[in-house]
Amino acid sequence: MASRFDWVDLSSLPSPTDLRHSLEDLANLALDRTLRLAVTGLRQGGKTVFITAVVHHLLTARELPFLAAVQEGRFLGAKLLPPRPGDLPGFPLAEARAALAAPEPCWPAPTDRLSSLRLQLRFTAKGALRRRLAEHRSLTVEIIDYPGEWLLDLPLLDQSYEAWSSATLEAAQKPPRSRLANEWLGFVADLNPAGPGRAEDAAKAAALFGAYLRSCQEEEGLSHLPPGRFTMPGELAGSDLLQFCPLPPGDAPSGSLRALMAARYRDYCASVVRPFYQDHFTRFDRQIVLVDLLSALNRGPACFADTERALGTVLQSFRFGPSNRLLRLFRPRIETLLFAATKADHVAHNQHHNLRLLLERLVAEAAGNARFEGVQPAFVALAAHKSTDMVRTEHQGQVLSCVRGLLKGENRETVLFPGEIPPDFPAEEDWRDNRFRFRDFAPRRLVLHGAEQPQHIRLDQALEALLGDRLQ
Ligand SMILES: Nc1nc2c(ncn2[C@@H]2O[C@H](COP(=O)(O)OP(=O)(O)OP(=O)(O)O)[C@@H](O)[C@H]2O)c(=O)[nH]1
Ligand SMILES: [Mg+2]
Repeated sequence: MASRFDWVDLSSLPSPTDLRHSLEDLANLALDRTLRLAVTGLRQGGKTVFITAVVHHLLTARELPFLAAVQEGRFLGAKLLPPRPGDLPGFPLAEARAALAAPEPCWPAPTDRLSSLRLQLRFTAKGALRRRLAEHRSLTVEIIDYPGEWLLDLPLLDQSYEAWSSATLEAAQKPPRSRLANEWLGFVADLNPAGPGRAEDAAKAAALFGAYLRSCQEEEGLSHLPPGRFTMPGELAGSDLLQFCPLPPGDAPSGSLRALMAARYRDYCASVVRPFYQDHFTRFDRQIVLVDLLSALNRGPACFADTERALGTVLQSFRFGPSNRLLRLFRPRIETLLFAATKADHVAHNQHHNLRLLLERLVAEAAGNARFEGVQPAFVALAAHKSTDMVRTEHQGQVLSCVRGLLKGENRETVLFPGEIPPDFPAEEDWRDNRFRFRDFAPRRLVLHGAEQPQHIRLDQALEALLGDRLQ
């Protein structure tokens, strides 16, 4: 990891404007006025909804009773800062918020590009109210949003073409992937990898490989499907950079198909993955990892194991450790880590404890690595945008904790007993009995001002864990 370390290299800055911004950034970091928050999660894990809800509630300063600065009356407000020249495009907050607040609300579409936002928070220093001082301070929180698929690319930077090929081919030969890999593997088996590298063979093999990855995602719900641009190409749709696929190990004489594929893989890593990683993933101070455990449980043991593996691999790309002002400037590390089980509103409150315990089990290795580096991770079950209520019903003399909401795709309010979450990895009979059938809900309409009911679950507790100490 050390080789990827990103020193602040002023000499490489291209323009005076960029230089001025970088110096401003450095000054803000040195004065502890900026915090870079990593919102990490696999595809459909809840990143965009989380960012939208966080920004909405901070902008309105409502429904955040567990954020100490709010509770103590020290939170003055928040403001979105405009993007500066050279910044990523702005996070589509207005669209996401309008979609949730519409008469027929809908969830945001899957993210297909990078975006960023800067939110400035104003607060009174702790103790200043007592001392009758108007000591106002500010903290700028920086967040980026991106397609979850692209996260799976980060580990490729440490993998050779040969290692990636072997791992990908091995996985493709086992269930549940094998039934989807036949056409691609059949085409590759008829090629001679040591023979001449013809562009049309590479293009056909890459297209079949891409179709295989997409069907693993759509039909099996798998996540560990690098390279991420094959399933979510963004601006690279149709690009030559995506014309490669894994091949079995063997000789790679110059000009051969194997040499061509290996060169294209290296090109992809160098010109797509490395800039994505270095420009956006090396400078975080704090991190929230959002995990959709319920979908993973729904999809069965292979998908559950795939989620565990995907998260474990991805989290190896982040650097953890206690930080201070100087380190933050020159050697940024994640000093606060929060794991969150998302969409907790899909189950009744009495299941949240188990949801949190299961999350702890799923990410045990990554959490252990962070502890080893001196960072104590925290765990929470949350819903960034609560779309159900809890109701109790009686069934055959038993009181059941149920949820009530509008099922996704079915335009009717339903009360259902969502079932129970195991506190540990499900036993074999749990999978056999098909016990997990958590349903997705359509969003409740976001009330922009003065909601009668809380519109999230523990979003404020998550914010307190991530930012609380910097709002003192
Ligand atoms: N009930 C409920 N559903 C949620 C919540 N957050 C997210 N979801 C569901 O999860 C889906 C994905 O959420 P997103 O925030 O778009 O996920 P993402 O991580 O940004 O996904 P990508 O952009 O594909 O990487 C949404 O369309 C909702 O169906 C929540 O707080 N409550
Ligand atoms: Mg998204």
